[in-house]
Amino acid sequence: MSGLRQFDVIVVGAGFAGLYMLHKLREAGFQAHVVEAGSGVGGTWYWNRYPGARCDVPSIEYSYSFSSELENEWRWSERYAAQPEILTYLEYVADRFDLKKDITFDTKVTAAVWDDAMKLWRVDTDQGNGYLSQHLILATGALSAPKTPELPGIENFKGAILHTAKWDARVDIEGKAVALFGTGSSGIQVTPPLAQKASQLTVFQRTPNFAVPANNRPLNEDEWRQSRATLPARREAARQGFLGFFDVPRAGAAKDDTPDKREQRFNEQWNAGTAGLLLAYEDLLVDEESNAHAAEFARRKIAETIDDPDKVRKITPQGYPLGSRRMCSEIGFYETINRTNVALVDVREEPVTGFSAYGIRTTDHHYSAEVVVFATGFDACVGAIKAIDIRGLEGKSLREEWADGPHAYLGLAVPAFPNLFTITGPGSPSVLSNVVVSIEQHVEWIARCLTDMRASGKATIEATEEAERDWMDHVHEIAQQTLFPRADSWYHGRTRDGRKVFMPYVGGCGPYRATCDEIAAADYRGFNLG
Ligand code: NA7
Repeated sequence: MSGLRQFDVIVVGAGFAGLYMLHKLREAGFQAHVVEAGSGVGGTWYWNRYPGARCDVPSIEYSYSFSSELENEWRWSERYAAQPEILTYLEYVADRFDLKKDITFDTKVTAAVWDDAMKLWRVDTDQGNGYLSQHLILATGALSAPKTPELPGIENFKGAILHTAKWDARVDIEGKAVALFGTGSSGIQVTPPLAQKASQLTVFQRTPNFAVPANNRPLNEDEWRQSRATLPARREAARQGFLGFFDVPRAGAAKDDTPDKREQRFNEQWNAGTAGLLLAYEDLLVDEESNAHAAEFARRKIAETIDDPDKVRKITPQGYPLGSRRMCSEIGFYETINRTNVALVDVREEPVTGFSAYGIRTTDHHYSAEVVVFATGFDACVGAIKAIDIRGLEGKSLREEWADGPHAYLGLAVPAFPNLFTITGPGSPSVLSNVVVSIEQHVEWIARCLTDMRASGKATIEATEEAERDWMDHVHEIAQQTLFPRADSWYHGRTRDGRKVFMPYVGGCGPYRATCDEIAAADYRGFNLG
């Protein structure tokens, strides 16, 4: 195996997770190296450069907490930073901690094979260079493998095709007829800037989502100073809280409040941003009746912004509980849908039947389009991991292992795949939380684990099947106690025969953290160390 560079740890991905993992491992004295497909750091924030892209958790919360020096040096300009500012922040972090010298860019990891004789991972890349390493950490992101639907006759289309997650800013939209597919978080963010430039925008919607006003604004000095003063306590509250946010749900049941009080409470929370409405009462994600009150409130708010009754009918979410699909954050989305140069097509009512050279045919109409934009999301939670051909003990394939839905002990490790860790993997709070909080927790847990292993002279760690089974049973059981299973959403994976498998852990960030810490303290219960 000459020619392969050898490290203690290879980390895949240089986004929020990979950067902090590298920093933490170096601090602990490990020889670590990061392999990144992009030409720069940033992960999701490197690739998702579509106009309107910004975080939907307030920036003060959606940022690292591990270094108070970093916190003091960085000043966010807006409540919800836009993609360029977040990317600049991650660039700053990479430079400040001198991380780039240990990152190989423009290189995609294609395969990783566990060599059980050598107790090492062999990692292959699309550039022909490979690595040997004792540990392999996948910091590949839960929303990083873009999906494009297979639409009939798309090969006939002669215009430009874009995906929000692989944006090409060279494509000129000014004055063009644009078609947008998808109304998830990305579609909702990209709609207003597209409509401002395009002569005509046609939005092809499959499932309407609940979107709440971001209420974005510049962060003024007072607000900034105030937030700094309370930062350490609020950071701690986020770590111990349910969703990893500074704010926590209000105690009590929505259904038990009087209609007036409920209306007042919903109104207060409506303006608080993405998760705000969900935090109005603590039972909204578990009680159908309480949830129905919140959903009805949100539907009324949506209807207030749009004049055309047909658009209101199409865009109003029905048939699933509020919050059981990812809540979206909007800045002028509904107002934009209201514009006369914006058409809304419900592809369930009016399916796409084909493409012409410059247009899209549905069962009812032909819509002109010179540019098609796909905001059609990601192979969530597992896509980027399954894109790598990962082979564990006895050549077991992780892709095959996960063909009936992903499983992992604590969302961190999979039996038969020794010394492999997934940051914010399936079975951890990941996409149901402020992901930066979840990333920091996983990174710190993994760093502690490798440090403990080194101290006790252990070379390998592998999750046991029993521990993984018990954990996944718990993940699924607790999800059943909520309203999440009532919706079709990307929170679910699918088995080969089409059954839904809920992927994230809904038990809350704080309890999850306590469980992980307790397992580590109990000599890594549920893991075999060798
Ligand atoms: P999402 O939330 O997965 O949204 C993808 C959207 O694309 C969603 O509305 C889909 O409808 C829609 N879609 C998919 N295929 C089609 C077709 N064939 N026709 C019309 N519409 C289609 O991805 P996003 O990028 O918006 O957001 C993902 C996360 O990234 C988000 O939470 C942020 O945190 C960042 P569906 O709902 O499947 O019916």
